[in-house]
Amino acid sequence: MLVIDTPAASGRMYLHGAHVTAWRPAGHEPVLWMSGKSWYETGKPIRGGVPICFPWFGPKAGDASAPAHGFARLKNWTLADVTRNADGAITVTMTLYADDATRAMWPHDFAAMMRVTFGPTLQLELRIDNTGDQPIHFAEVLHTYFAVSDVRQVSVTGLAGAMYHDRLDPTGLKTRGDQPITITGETDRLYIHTESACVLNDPAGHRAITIRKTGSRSTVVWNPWVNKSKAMPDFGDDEWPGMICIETLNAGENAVTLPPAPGTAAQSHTMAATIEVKRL
Ligand code: TA6
Repeated sequence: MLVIDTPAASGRMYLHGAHVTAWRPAGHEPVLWMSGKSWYETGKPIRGGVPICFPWFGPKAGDASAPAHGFARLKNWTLADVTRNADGAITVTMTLYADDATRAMWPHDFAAMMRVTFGPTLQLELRIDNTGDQPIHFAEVLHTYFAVSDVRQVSVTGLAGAMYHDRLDPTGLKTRGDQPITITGETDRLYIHTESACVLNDPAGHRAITIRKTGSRSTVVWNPWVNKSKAMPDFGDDEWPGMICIETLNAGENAVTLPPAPGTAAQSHTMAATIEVKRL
C-alpha cells in the first residue's frame, strides 16, 4: 500500500487491484467511502474506494466460475512510477500485463496502466493497450464509492435524458427524466451513451462532488439499500446510508473494441475521471 500525505492531499493506493482506497484534499473530509468490513485478502476485492473492473463488468457471460467484474481488481499490479508534480500533487502509476492466469480466463494479451494523481482533485486514468494480434472487446469500470452524509438526502445531476438499463427492472431501456436522481430504495442503473459530468449534491454534508470524465460513454449509479447490504459479507448491514457509487465506465452497448496493431505501437484506449469537491 502507498500512503500519500502532502499539504495538497492525502490518499492511499494498494498494489492489490491498483486500488485507491482514500483521497482527502486539504480542507475537506474524506471523499471516498470504505466499508469497515472490507476484505484485504489475496483473491478477494477490497470494498470501497475505486475498484477497477476489467475486462468484464458484472458476471462473466457464460462462465459462472469467473470472478465478478473481471480479474483486474484481484491481481497484484506493479508500481511503475511515483512523481511529485509542480503543484505538490502526487502521481502514482501502476501496471498490469496479461499472464497465464489472465489468459486462462480471457485469452488475450494486453497491457493496463492505472495513473492516479492525488491533489486538490483526484485524477484517475485507466489505459488499456492491445498488445496481441487479435481485436479485443472489453468493459472497464472505475467503480467509485463516494462518502455521503445520508444517501436519502443526496441528489445526482448530469444524467437528464440519458437512457439506462435498470438492473432491478430489466424490462428494457428506460430514459431518465429531467429531475435530479434521488435514492429511495436499492438503485442499480447503467446509463449508456452519456459523456456528461455528474454532480453529487450532498447538502447535509455541506458539499458537492463533481465527476468529469473522458473516454467513457457509460455511468452507473448504485446504492445497495437494506437487503443487498445484508447479503454482502464485506459490507456492513448499517453502512448503506453513508455511500453511493457513481461509476465511470464503458460497458454494455458502450463496451470497447480495440483492434490489434501488429508491428507498431499497440492500439490503446484511455478512460479518465476527475473528481472535485466544493464546499456548499
Ligand atoms: O456497479 C453496480 C454493481 O454491478 C452492483 O450490481 C453490485 O454487484 C456492485 O456492482 C458491487 O459488485 P461487487 O462484485 O463489488 O460486490
